[in-house]
Amino acid sequence: MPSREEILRGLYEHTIPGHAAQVKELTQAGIDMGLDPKDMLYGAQGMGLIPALREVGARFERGEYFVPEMLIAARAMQGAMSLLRPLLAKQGTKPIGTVVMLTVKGDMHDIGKNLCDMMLEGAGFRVIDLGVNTPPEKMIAAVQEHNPQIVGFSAFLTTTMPMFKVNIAALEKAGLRDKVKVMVGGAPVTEEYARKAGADGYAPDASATVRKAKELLGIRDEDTSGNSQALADAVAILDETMQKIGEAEAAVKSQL
Ligand code: B12
Repeated sequence: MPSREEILRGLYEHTIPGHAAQVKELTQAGIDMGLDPKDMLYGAQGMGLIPALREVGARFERGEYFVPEMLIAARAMQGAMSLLRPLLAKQGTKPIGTVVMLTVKGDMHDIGKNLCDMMLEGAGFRVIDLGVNTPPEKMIAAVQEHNPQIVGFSAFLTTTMPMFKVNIAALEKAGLRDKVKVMVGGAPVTEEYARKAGADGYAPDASATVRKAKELLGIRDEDTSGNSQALADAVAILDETMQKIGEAEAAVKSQL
């Protein structure tokens, strides 16, 4: 069994080159030996998941890392987050609301949605995630089963954005439109498009998603300390990394 220090150092050293399997194994070993999930995230003496992803970001800025390396490292961290997230959320307070999240039918992109999930959970929401390529019927069944206050639709393709309207129409047809607030988002989505599609709210990123969700439900910004803060920080850094990837890709495309 590795020591606490070995686990934290291992998380740092394996996240930087994106060794997803080792990062997940070490995270599980840390959980099994009772390490505080927050320590694995924040680390100590500069070791751990967040310090590793910061180092990856720094290498990218110095021109030592490129998009693929950054993406691989972010994926390794996401694997660790999938194990830590439930533990961090469980230690939090009772849910301030329920959100059903999904990527619309025809669309397989979920990185942005997953970041929103994590951030919402970190802020105290219960999140029911229906995954990608979700047909409206599945969304309706989930709304009937879980009674969420908010339903969030994510789309990353211009061709799947019209599914927002289709889902909203399905809610209307099922007599559920007045029972939920609809939020939409995804890289190509704009505030104006969201309004035209009939949504109640739009957010350009995960932090704004939490602010908008609270605003829609009339929840005042409460203290986000402890685990919520740890999750928020982890999500913010993943978010930042993914945005750098997007910008780098756009820059490459514009030179072609
Ligand atoms: C990763 C990626 C993929 C991965 C997806 C992996 C996954 N599990 O998600 C894979 C390889 C599978 C993929 C496939 C395809 N992709 Co793709 N993909 C991307 C890429 C590089 C990054 C997207 C991403 O994850 N960004 C990171 C996140 C963090 O983005 P973000 O916008 O900042 O997310 C925030 C907000 O959008 C918001 N948000 C997100 N969802 C929600 C929901 C709600 C309710 C709210 C409030 C907010 C919110 O919060 C997020 C977190 O802060 C983009 C390029 C780019 N630069 O965007 C192309 C891109 C989106 N893909 C594109 C295309 C064309 C495709 C394919 C059709 C390619 C092909 N020919 O096969 C397929 C489509 C498959 C399908 N049916 O969906 C195009 C879309 C073009 C268009 N105008 O429609 C893009 C823009 C690339 C390009 N420049 O051409 N893709």
